[in-house]
Amino acid sequence: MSTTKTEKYHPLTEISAIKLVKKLGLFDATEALTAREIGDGNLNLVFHIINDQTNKSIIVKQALPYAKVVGESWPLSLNRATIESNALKQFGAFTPELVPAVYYHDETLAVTVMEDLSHLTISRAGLIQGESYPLISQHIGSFLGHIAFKTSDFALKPQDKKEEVVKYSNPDLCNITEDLVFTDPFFDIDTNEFEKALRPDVEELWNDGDVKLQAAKLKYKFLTNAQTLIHGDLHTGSIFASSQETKVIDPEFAFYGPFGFDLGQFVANLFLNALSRETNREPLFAHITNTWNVFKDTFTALWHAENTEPFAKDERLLHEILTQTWQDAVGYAGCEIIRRTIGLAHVADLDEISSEERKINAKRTALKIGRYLLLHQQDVSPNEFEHLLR
Ligand code: SR1
Ligand code: MG
Repeated sequence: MSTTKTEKYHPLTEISAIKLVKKLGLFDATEALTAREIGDGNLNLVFHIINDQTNKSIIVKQALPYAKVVGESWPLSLNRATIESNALKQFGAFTPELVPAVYYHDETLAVTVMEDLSHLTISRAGLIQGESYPLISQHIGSFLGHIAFKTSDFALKPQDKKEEVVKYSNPDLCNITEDLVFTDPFFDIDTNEFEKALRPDVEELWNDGDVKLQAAKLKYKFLTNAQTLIHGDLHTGSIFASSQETKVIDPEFAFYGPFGFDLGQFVANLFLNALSRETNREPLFAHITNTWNVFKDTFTALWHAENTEPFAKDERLLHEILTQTWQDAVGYAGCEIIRRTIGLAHVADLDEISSEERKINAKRTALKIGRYLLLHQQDVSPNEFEHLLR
């Protein structure tokens, strides 16, 4: 992959995106290409470029200098594109089969050119259609176990790890999470969005000092616990899947944070999908348990094979780290479930439930369970998620 700096930032158009991929030699100058802007996320432009004759295709992703979901009044650093491209490369070094290949990055244009994964489906969309992706938890557990161990102080020299912490310093995007995940949903703040019928439930949450204390403690860990390189936004919309493949995309929120954060977000989004279903919930609960089991086994195997920390010979250290990681993940799952129900960026799993009554009931249950998870981080084992819905 090559990285360059061009003259000046400007948003690409479908025409200039085609010019760029030709200039990079990714397509011949004479090829007839079609480009379509397909970005449906909250922050970026995404161009799908294809030669309809050969079917060869590519993705050009460009960060905008503001949050697309809100508009130019919410400026955002373009450096997130470089963080995303570096994180994809880093993840690709450990689990190449689980991320898209990156072909090119331009820091000034905030552009990354990468593998087109459109033969796969965004897993949130597939799960909403009733898919269950039999390998997704095996793959995500392995992805998270590898990244967590290999970018931590247990694998890197402390000096090298500190350089990585600086490289992945991502204040603007972390601030979005600090506000939208940990703070705003717990206070009466304008960015929150919820149905009128939920107001009594939401006010009960806002008045619950014990729940708010747990959210505050988890936020503080997120702010201060630089344990490992995390994806930072690992919901099911950041994962492409099929029955055989899984690919993690969009790590623009990546930074050095707590071991349990990505796990908690992934588990929460599986749970929200289960909550939205009337039948066939079992595969989602099995995925929650399996994600943790695969994470734990992967992390443990790497701990025994590659640990550079002399104290690591004491198995109790490993046990404590794993226990704390799961408990934090339960708390982070609680925050994620609450923010996706009443905060700024909702999930289609709940919002698209067609019956109004069922939607409100599901959201009410989400709030109740989110609060329960925050208050019982020490008591909820992976296979207990299933029982929370009974
Ligand atoms: C303003 S960005 C809102 C949300 O979209 C992203 O995917 C993150 O989840 C963020 O919290
Ligand atoms: Mg995203």
